Amino acid sequence: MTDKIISHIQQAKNNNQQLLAILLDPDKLALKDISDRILKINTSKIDYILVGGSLLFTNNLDAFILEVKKYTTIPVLLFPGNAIQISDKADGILFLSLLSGRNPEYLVGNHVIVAPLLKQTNLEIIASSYLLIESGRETTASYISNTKPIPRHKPEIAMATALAGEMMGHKLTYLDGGSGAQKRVPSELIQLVRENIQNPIIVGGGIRSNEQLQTAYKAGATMVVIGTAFENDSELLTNL
Ligand code: 1GP
Repeated sequence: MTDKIISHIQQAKNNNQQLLAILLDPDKLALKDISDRILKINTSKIDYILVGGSLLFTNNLDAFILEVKKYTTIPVLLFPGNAIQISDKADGILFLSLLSGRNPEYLVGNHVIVAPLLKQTNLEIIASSYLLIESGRETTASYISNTKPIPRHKPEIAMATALAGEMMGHKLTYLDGGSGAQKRVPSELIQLVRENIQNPIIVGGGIRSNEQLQTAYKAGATMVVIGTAFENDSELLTNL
């Protein structure tokens, strides 16, 4: 297993570089439309392509990733909502522990199920803390995982949780409002986490404009993830 991806993200953090990732949800993007989307991604600032979702209705992960890879060399990272969202066609996997919740299946249960399968792949496995932050209304991620997000007005809880994840050996910290979040992760919360951990921070959920993107970077995100806004407007990336 290489550590190419995590080294690149850590280096970006150390050099105050900002990374941008796009989240592609196989339920929302048909195989036939992938080439068109990827052409837009290739001419933009995208550094990583994340693939996954809290709940997938389409069982075509391998085919989806192979189709993506036909048109781009941008690394593809699995962003799995559960243990069945595994594919050896990707470059790496965010091996997420849902630390904001108290559901053992999302803290370690799914990981045990999938670990022997992951060992048989060449995927770069990136241990990551995943913190859902309350974002206005209940998200699919929160409902499906049967967990409560961290209250958005309690940055100190997010900070303590992120710190615990780093102490457990996680290499990345993902602060997520959830897909289509009404309210984005608050800047004060990102800032407090940034001041207290060394890990690169990923921020996502509800980011729709360049201004919002810059706000997340300014608060301390090394990588920002955009999903829904690009699903709704394929021209979005030309304005970022
Ligand atoms: C969701 O952070 C990602 O897990 C992206 O969120 O779809 O709201 O951009 P959006």
